[in-house]
Amino acid sequence: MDALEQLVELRVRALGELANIDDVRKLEFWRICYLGKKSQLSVALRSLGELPLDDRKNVGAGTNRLRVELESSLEQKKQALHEAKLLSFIQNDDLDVSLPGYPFPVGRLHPVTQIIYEINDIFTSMGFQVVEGPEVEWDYYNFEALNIPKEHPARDSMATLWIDREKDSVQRQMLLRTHTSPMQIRFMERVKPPLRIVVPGKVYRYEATDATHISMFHQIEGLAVDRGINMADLKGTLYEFARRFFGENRKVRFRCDYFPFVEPGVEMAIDCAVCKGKGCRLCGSSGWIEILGAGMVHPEVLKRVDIDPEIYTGFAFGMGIERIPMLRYGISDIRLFYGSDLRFLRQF
Ligand code: FA5
Repeated sequence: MDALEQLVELRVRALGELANIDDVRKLEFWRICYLGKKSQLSVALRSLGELPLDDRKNVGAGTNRLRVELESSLEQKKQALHEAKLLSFIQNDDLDVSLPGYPFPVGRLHPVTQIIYEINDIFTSMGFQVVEGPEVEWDYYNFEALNIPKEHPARDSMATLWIDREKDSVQRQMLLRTHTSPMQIRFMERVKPPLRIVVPGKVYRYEATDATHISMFHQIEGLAVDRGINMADLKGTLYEFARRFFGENRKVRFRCDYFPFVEPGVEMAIDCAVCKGKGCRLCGSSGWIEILGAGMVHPEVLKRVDIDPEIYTGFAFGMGIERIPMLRYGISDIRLFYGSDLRFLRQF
């Protein structure tokens, strides 16, 4: 039998067997047998080179035609078996096509992430750039470079978790950052003014938890340094943020505050959304909730990163992010954000 006759014989055998197949498992055996790598057809295609030149063209074309025919017959059979199965389901009442489909659960961003994106949008529209920094930080960036040397009382309000306190030099001790302010130093070491950045991220404090305090929370740092920046720029920027985020009618309060890395320093508070300023558990009966600390960048901080405070001035602020949606939506306990209760999270 020459090669062409063998192909004819193979075709009759393959199509004959295919016609009798009635389930998908047998169909897969058939595919391996007639179209798989070790099938007669594949072997024939691979050994075309051994044929005399005259035969090679005819046999090659015939083999390829047969492969295409077998592949398309396989697809038709698959379709036919699928339809037959569906039909039998329907006829036996096993399938009710009028039933609704299974619900497909769709995830969403955590409310804190949504708020971070929204705050970023407001500040980027005012010309700020968004940057991020490390959560495990050197003592130098978290404290020292921000005018908080060892034994400074300001360290007491920021007790943290130390990674390796035993290190000989203070500068080489590592900790979980207590605020996003270290990025002020890191950024100004690399980039000189004019600059405007916001830095969102996680921060950690070793402190007792209550309705407005938690040991892992988020902050967003703001920093603007340029010639002639003054306190009016700071207040204008933060008023504009408050107006756009909370609406025209919410009250904003600035009061003097102390942070070693700014001079002068302020804190900004918003009237409590839960009690509308009357006083409740959330605001500690004061009617106000403090959302950020801010001030004019201290000249010593600028000098430390080789920026001349006689030429440049700047403002900085650090906002607690969780308290922002609490104020906007009247959420009475910060712990709800991290309780993983879907009934709470699905509302956002
Ligand atoms: C700071 O962390 C300063 N780095 C802020 C700053 C930046 C001042 C730049 C000046 C210039 P403070 O410790 O007050 O400051 O924290 C800032 C905000 O974080 C607070 O106003 C509050 O909204 C939030 N916050 C502080 N502690 C907690 C806590 N335990 N849980 C939730 N939010 C907190």
